[in-house]
Amino acid sequence: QVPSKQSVAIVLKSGDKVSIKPDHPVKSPSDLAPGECLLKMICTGVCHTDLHAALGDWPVKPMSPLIGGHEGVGEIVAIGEHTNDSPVKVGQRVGVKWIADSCRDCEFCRKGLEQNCEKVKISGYTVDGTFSQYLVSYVHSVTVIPDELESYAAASILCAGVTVYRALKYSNTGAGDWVVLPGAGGGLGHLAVQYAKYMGRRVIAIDTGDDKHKLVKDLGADVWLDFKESKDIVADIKKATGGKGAHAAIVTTASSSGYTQAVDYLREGGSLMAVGLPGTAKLEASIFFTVFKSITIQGSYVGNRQDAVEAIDIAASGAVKCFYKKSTLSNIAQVYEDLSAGKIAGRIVLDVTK
Ligand code: 8ID
Ligand code: ZN
Repeated sequence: QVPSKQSVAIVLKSGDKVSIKPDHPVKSPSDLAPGECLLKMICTGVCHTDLHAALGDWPVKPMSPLIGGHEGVGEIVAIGEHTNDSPVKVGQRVGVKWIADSCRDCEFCRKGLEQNCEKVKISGYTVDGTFSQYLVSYVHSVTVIPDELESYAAASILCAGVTVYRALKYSNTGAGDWVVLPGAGGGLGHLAVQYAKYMGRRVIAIDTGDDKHKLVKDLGADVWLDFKESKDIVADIKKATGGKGAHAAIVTTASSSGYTQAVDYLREGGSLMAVGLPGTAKLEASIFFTVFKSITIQGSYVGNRQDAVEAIDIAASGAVKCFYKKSTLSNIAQVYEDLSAGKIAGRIVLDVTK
């Protein structure tokens, strides 16, 4: 019952417009290697990373042609012959994340840094991604989606959710601490607001426009700052935090402007968690005050399998909800345009069957 052809969204070479290819081959179940599984995809979120990949604007280049997408949900329809110890079975609903597969045996995997695996496979970057109707994935790396969590609500937890959940987890903050979220109205940011509130943090959300303002306030942000209207972000944050500054900043802007001044508005001992990924910008911070204020600057890159399970469990409990609008795979070019223009509050999740 697995067809031989499928529709995929493809970028033929970096910078080209994304287009739909209706006759892309589907790997036959009998050709699956041990450890591989074939998923019939249901839906996929669109992350700003997919736009970076389509444009090829990062120093590490994606495959070409490129089938992007890395936060999708599908049903397992086949598992490669001679697969040993599969933790999943045919018929289960699972999620595909940025880390499509890791070796689980190299130094970095052993340290829990599967993201940095020496043999890492990256969805929609070095292997085909979720902008497809059938996808080869890996039994040891897919994330099981609990029954309570519907597929559209789960999709963006697999990248946006996992990423901000892990960044918060390692931000060295506690309950009641102030966390600043530049990019709070975007895909990652609006989930960061919710994970932060769930963890008992107080949130200063920074973004722009009425839609994003309303969204983050509805999600529980304590303070809103519009970066296009504020005359002095540092002063505004100091004021909101009793003069002392924030305990952490989790920067999820796709442009470097969201990083500016973070060291200035953090209090002593604070953490700057770098998450947003402009391709070429340098991080500008005062060396003197980074030292003098005992500031930690830390890169935070998606998450490992355990982070994914934790982030999904919290979403399944109902504590964190992706705010998404539905669209279709065939509409993906428009979604990229809107993402690029900063028009999307929350996420767009695509029905891959249309
Ligand atoms: O593992 C990682 N570190 C990881 C994982 C997933 C995504 C990193 N990312 C990266 C993406 O590649 C992208 O560079 O995080 C960035 C944000 O991804 P996203 O949340 O999917 O993008 P979005 O929905 O467009 O949200 C970005 C928000 O930033 C706001 C925009 O208005 C938008 O709402 N923003 C910008 I651009 N400049 C800002 C500023 N100076 C700003 N908000 C506050 N201050
Ligand atoms: Zn992503």
